[in-house]
Amino acid sequence: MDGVETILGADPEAMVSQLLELGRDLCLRLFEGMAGLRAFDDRAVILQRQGRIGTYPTFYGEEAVQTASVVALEERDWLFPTYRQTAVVTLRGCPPLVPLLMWRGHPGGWHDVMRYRVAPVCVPVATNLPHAVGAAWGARLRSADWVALGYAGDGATSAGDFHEACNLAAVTGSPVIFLVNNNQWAISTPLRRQTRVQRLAEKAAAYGMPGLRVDAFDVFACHRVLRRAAELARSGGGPTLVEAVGYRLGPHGTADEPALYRSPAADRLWAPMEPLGRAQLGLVSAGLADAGELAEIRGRASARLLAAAEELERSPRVTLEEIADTVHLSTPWDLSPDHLREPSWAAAGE
Ligand SMILES: Cc1ncc(C[n+]2csc(CCOP(=O)(O)OP(=O)(O)O)c2C)c(N)n1
Ligand SMILES: [Mg+2]
Repeated sequence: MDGVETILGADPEAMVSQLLELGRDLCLRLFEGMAGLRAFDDRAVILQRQGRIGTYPTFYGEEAVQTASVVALEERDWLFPTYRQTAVVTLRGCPPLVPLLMWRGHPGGWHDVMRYRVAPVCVPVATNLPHAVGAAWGARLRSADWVALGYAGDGATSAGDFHEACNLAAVTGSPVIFLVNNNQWAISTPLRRQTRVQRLAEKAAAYGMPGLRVDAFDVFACHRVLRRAAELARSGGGPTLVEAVGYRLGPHGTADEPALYRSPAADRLWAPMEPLGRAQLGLVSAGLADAGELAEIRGRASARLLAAAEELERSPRVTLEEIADTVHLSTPWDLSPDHLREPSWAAAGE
């Protein structure tokens, strides 16, 4: 792909030498992170299908981008997730039960924001980006040594909040990374109907900041590029827009059926780019790991998620009172438990 940084997509000799340069410890850490996220995603989809959690936006295929975003940054750096990165907090040490509870609509699903330095999830598209800039600008004003990273999708780059965030970050020189995961789809809207700029990194020029492109299915390249952006931000160089170029390998979420609006043939073409299999191939070819130990890493991650699912099963069900109490200061009449238990349509005998 044009101008897209890759390690796993390089010729074999270049790939092996670049992986050796990264070293076994870092490579395995990245693989382990991806295994943890994949296990979360697989389990969450099962739980949703069983009716144990509500609607769920799967991130199958996005594990490389998400893992690299955590590993390339320091623990003191702040992350600003959307609905698709609800499990990145587990890579900062939060038990997977917590985001699973969130998807059940349970107040226990609020992770400790200050402890993990992961902001609350923003569902309205692009609204997390001004938050990330505000935090980063604050860091700059206080001469604090941390950077912020805000996640976005290709669709989010059309939202007003995206433009305002990019502009403010650039003019204030804020230490922030805009990580745009270009999976080429915003629910059923393809990239070509989203924008006339097909290389989203080019949008960075309009704000006066660097724009980098990287292979979204290559955890090693993502790590290298994000590390570069973080170093620039930390050393006073201001914001960077990183476009991770990929494809949404799964549906938008558990309530979506992509076959209704996109070609299954295109899906089949992209399927081999699945980032864990690709990383495994690279690591084994470079002699940095053998298939057995990578399978063990994945097995441990699955077992951890199975245990989390069992814990979820034992967790008390959320009550109507808890739902209303944690959203509103005082409960509106139409959310009062009495009203919800005895809806007017039932009383009217409809
Ligand atoms: C302000 C706003 N408008 C509409 C929606 C409904 N919505 C949820 S996800 C989504 C598509 C976002 O696509 P993209 O930014 O490419 O991210 P992706 O879902 O592909 O990760 C839309 C329109 C929303 N959540 N917020
Ligand atoms: Mg998208």
